[in-house]
Amino acid sequence: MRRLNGTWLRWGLIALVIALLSATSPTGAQVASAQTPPKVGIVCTTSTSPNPSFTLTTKTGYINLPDGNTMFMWGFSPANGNFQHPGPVLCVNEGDTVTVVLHNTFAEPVSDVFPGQEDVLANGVLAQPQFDTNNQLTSLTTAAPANGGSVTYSFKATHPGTFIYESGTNPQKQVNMGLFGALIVYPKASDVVNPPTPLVPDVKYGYNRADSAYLPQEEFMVLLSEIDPYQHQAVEAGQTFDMNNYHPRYWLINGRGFPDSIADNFAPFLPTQPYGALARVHEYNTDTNAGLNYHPYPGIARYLNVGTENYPFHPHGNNGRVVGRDGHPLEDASNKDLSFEKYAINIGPGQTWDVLIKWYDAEHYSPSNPVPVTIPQVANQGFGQFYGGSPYLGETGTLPPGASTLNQCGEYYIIAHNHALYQITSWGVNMTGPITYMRVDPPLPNNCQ
Ligand SMILES: [Cu+2]
Repeated sequence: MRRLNGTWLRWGLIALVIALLSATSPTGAQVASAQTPPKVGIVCTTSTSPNPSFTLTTKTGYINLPDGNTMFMWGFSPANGNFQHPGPVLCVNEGDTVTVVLHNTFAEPVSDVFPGQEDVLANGVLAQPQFDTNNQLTSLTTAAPANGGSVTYSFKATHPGTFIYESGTNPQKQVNMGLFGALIVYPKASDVVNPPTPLVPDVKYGYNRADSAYLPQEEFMVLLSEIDPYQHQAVEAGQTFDMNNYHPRYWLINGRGFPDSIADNFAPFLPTQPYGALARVHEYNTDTNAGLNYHPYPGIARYLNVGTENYPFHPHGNNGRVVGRDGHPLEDASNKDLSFEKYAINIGPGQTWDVLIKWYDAEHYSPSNPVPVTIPQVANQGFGQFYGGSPYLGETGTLPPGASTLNQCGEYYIIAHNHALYQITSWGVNMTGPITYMRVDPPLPNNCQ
C-alpha cells in the first residue's frame, strides 16, 4: 500500500472518470441475476422464490480508493465468483424461505448474522452463539470452520424492508475488513391495500402500505462503511491489531469513494467495486395530462450503516420521507402512517433507513421564465464538470473557451453527501469519500442516454 500526494492524484482520477463515464458498459459477470444489470440503481442478486438459495464464498482482494491507494479487503463473493466489495445485494420476497450457504476459505472461522431475521437456522438447527472451552464468546452465531468449512443458514423472511448481513465472528475485525452486504425483502404485492392508480404499471412498494409506493427504476442503495488502513495492513501481513488504536481514515458509499461513487455499476476501471451510487431521477409530476412526464411516484433510497460511527447523510435540495427503519414500516398498531420528512438522514451504526425521494420542478424556470437573479459575469463564475452551460433544466448553453462538460442533455446534478465533513475525506484528501449525486433528467422526450 502506498500513500501518494492527494491533490494532483484526485484531479487525475476525476479526469479518468470523465474519460470513462460515457464509455462504460456493464458486464454483469459477477452477478447471479440473469438480467443485464442497470447502469444506475440497485443491482439485485436473485434466486427463485419462494425458496431462494444463495452461496457466499469468502475471498480476499483489493479495492481502489480516491487518493490513489489500493486497500486489502475481505469479502463475501456470490457463488464462487471473484472477490467483490461489498458483498452481493441479496433480494428476496416476503414469505420466502431463504437459504444462505457460507463457504469459508479463511484460516479462521467466519459466520453470517442476519439482524432483523428471526429463528435463523444453521445446518437445520437454531443458530447459536459459540463459546470456547473457557466459556468465552467466540462468535455471535454458528460459524463455518476455518480452511474450507461451510455452514448453511436458513430463515423465513417475514418482514419486508432493508437489512444488513455481516460476519458475527470477531466482527470488529471481520466486518471492518469487508464481510458485509445488504439484504432486501420485498413485500407481497397482494398484501398492499388500496393500490394506487395503475397508470404506471411497474410500481413497487417498500412495505405493505400503498403510501410506500415507488418506481423500481428509481431505487438506490446508500451503504456506508469505513476503513482504518492500519487495521487492513495488519490483517494483510497476518499481524494482530489493537482496536484501541482503531481510527478510520476512509469512508465509502457502496464500497466506493467519490468520484468513483458516481460511475456506473460495473464500471470496468473498478473491477472489484461493482456498485455505483448515482441516483438518477425524473421530476415528480402528478398531472395526468403530462403524457410521458406523468410521474406520480417517488424513488427510494435504502440507507445502511455497517460502520461504527454515525453517518449524517443528506441530499441537497429537498427533504426525504422516512417510511421505514430497520425493516419496520413507520406506522402505529392500527397502521396509522407515522412516516416523517427529514433532511439529514443521521444513520447510526447498524441501522437501515428507507427514504422516499421526490424532485419537484417547483418554479419551472426556463429561458422564458428566467431565474430572478442577475447572472454574474463569466469571470466571476465557476463551471463544474457537470454544468451544461445553462441554468435551466433541459437546456444546454455555450461554455467559455477551455471549459468542458460531461452534461449530456441539460440535466441537473445535485450533490448528496455525508455531512460529517471529516468523513468525506480519504486519508486526508478532501471532497472524496461518501459523496454522490442525484441526477435529474429533463422532461421527456429528451436526448439523454
Ligand atoms: Cu451538504
